[in-house]
Amino acid sequence: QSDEFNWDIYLKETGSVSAPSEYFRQSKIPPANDFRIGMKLEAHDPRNIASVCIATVVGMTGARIRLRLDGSDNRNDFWRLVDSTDIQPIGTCEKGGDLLQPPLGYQMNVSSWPMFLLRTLSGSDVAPALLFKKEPPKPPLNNFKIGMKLEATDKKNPYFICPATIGDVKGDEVYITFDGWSGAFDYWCKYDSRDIFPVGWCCLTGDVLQPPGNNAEKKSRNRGVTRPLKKEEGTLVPPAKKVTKTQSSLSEGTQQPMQSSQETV
Ligand code: MLZ
Repeated sequence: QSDEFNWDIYLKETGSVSAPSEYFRQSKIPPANDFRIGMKLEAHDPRNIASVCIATVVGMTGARIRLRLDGSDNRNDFWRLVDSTDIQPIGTCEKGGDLLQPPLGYQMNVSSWPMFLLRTLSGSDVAPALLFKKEPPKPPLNNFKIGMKLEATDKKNPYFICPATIGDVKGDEVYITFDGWSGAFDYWCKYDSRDIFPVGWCCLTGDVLQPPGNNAEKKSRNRGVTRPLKKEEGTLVPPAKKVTKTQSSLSEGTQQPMQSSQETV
């Protein structure tokens, strides 16, 4: 997996340091992922965070599961760590006196929801409570410094975890910049975001760390030199070989190819 990208070499080449693992809201040893495809659980609807819905595990990658909300389409899959507070065992909602909600984009008439729910749950493979791990505590302070390297979820292609650099720090927020992608995927997030990981995370979980985009090397060699990018340097498409590798790993354990990876180029 890491035959293509090696952090040790990359850190040396770019003369940079990795952000210490204590800076992240992640457990030192990534939690075990014992979920299986087809299991059902309760999840907060990412598009309507206050509502709790039924979700099915449609894939697993490292310490994350790929989820699809029951009654929704297959274009809004999302990934959660097994120690995320966004997911919980079936029955949690009811215990708290709350009702399970139809997801945003529920494809049928809302009046059919109670029956749909009953049918969906009856005889289903319910994820056992012990598969849900406790969320690690929040580090007390934002200690990130500009230039520190890390691994981060690409929010436009959330299957991908990629090499990134802290581009800016403001109060409780950090600016995540993706190496070699000229800013197209960068975002601000809280320092305790569950989408950012210490260097080496993917290696520990078995996730495939995406290599930096093809602007990375040139940028690091010419650090401090400003000149317009040549046409071929400005492209966001990684070398063909890597695309092929990415796509074959994507289709593993998933039910359809990722549309979003094409859309965002
Ligand atoms: N749309 C691109 C994926 C880019 C991923 C970048 N991650 C920081 C492609 O399909 O190649």
